[in-house]
Amino acid sequence: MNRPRKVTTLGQFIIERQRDFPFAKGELSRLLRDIGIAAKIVNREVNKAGLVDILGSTGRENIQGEDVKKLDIFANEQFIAALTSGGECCVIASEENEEIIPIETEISKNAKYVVMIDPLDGSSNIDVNVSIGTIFSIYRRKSLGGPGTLEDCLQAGTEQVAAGYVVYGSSTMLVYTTGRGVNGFTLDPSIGEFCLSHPEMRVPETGVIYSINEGNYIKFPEGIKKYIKYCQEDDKATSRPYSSRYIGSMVADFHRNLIKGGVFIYPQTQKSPNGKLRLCYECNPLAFIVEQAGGKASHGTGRILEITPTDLHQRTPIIIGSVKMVEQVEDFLRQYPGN
Ligand code: AHM
Ligand code: MG
Repeated sequence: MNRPRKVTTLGQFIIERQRDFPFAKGELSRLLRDIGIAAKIVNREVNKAGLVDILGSTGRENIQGEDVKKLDIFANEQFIAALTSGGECCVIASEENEEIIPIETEISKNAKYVVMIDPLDGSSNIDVNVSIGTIFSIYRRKSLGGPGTLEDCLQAGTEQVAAGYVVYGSSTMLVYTTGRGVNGFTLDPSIGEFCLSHPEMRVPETGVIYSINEGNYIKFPEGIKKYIKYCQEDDKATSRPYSSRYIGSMVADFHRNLIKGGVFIYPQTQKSPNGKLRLCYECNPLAFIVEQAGGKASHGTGRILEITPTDLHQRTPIIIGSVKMVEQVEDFLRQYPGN
């Protein structure tokens, strides 16, 4: 008789990993668990999104007489509620909120952690049933007690203690790191648990996928234009032409490239000299993950993780994925420096 395979849930895995840190008191574990629970609630709503047209669209009442919230607002509220009531987080910064959200509750006044989050990334895909994601980053606080401060949030990516993302795709996955490798969990809807499905994830050194919004081609820096042309050339030895794959949800594009190998690029353009994507809650968490998986994340001339943020919502150009491909893009930028 075949023995049933042992399933490791996210909750079990977090507790097992806590033993690697002998002085850990379990706060980070609880924080990660809270994020996992909020992600399941968001997943449930994302799965129902197509029904919104039947139940009543945003801004109107549904048949139960409740207001139907836009999914990104719903996700933001869920994560904020989970982090506020969990008691481990002293301040939250979210893409959806202009200012930081200091947590003023009694249970949080000695909380150690800071969470930066993009609750639902891929806004253009939310209403059209295409993969979207949540991205988060966790830091240790700098301030001493009480609600957290802006300074707690403006730390370089190298200071992250954990980071992760959830991709709401053909199945839902949560991938995270605490600086000791990267592990991926797939949500099994029949038991309502994230189960370890991708242990010790490693990004291939190189790949044959490039992901960039080529519609912006004429506005790209010279080095990026030249790199795109390089990707399209015919060359058997390097398996070119490469495949172009661009979903328009960074998490989904990143996740595919993490598994298959590839490079994702969102460069500066003439219109957006700092690129589009946000450093603190989009680029830094994915940069931490990719490095932990053996890949690389660059802003063109240096490491994403070494940028010191001065603004909560600041943007950065990003080149992220397989180490050899990222380095090659950097070479092109050096070789063709024009804007
Ligand atoms: P958002 O935070 O409004 O969702 O924007 C971020 C998204 C990323 O997920 C994606 O990579 C990028 O914007 C796509 O932008 P574009 O449509 O300019 O290619
Ligand atoms: Mg976003």
